[in-house]
Amino acid sequence: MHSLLRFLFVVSAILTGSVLPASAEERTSNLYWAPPNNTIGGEKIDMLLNFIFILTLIVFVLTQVVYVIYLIRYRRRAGQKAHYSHGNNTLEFWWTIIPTAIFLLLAVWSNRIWDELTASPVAPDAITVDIVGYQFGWDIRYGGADGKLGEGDVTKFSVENKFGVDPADPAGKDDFTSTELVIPVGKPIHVLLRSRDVIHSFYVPSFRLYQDAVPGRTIKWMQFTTINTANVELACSQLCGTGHYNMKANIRILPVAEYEKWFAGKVAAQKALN
Ligand SMILES: [Cu+2]
Repeated sequence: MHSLLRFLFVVSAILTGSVLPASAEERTSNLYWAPPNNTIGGEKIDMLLNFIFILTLIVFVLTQVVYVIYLIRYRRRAGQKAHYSHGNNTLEFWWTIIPTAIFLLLAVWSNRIWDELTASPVAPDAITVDIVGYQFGWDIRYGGADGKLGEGDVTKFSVENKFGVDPADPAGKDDFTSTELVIPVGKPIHVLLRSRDVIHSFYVPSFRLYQDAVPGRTIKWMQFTTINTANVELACSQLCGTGHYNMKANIRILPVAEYEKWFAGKVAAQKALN
């Protein structure tokens, strides 16, 4: 009885909206309360999510309605004998074929989006940023004055060499590092994603982007273009140890001019160091 009451309480709280985060940003952008989308490709992912959400809703309502009708119509009554069913091949054929077709459609559709968003060649004007996850934080590296990153190699990671940069590569001399990801709005950003120790995950809900960082590998297919300026958080989304809950970095999406100012300041500071 107690658990039933609690269940009813939670359901009514969800329906009346009283359990939605009060301090967080109001989430009204779509059906499932995700934060507003902030990348060009994210719109396609939202379409897919909405389709799945509505489809699931329809199937849920239909099955529950049939369930309740049968509960009432075929309840136990005096003088009524139970009917023993041996199955129905026609029905079984269709309720196998239709879900299979729907799942295949979803598989092809989502694969196409994945291909479109990732495998496409890196945009020529993209800013490439090197992001390395570790227990428990993110190291971020930019190409510096020449805009080119020194070649990073996962086999060269060490305490002194956080990005595994090849010291012989001249392109790496002017690279600068950052503890926050600062990017210009509306410009394609290409991420090289790596991990120094265990599996981490780059997850930004408003970018509709989720990618594991796997030790020993350089993930080269992550590319996104933001729509609005914003301050968001990059949080690790793969349980990676005791400090996992605190593994985060700020992401600042700035107007292009402001980004260029920040970038120039970083370049100058790096030049003073060299
Ligand atoms: Cu992590």
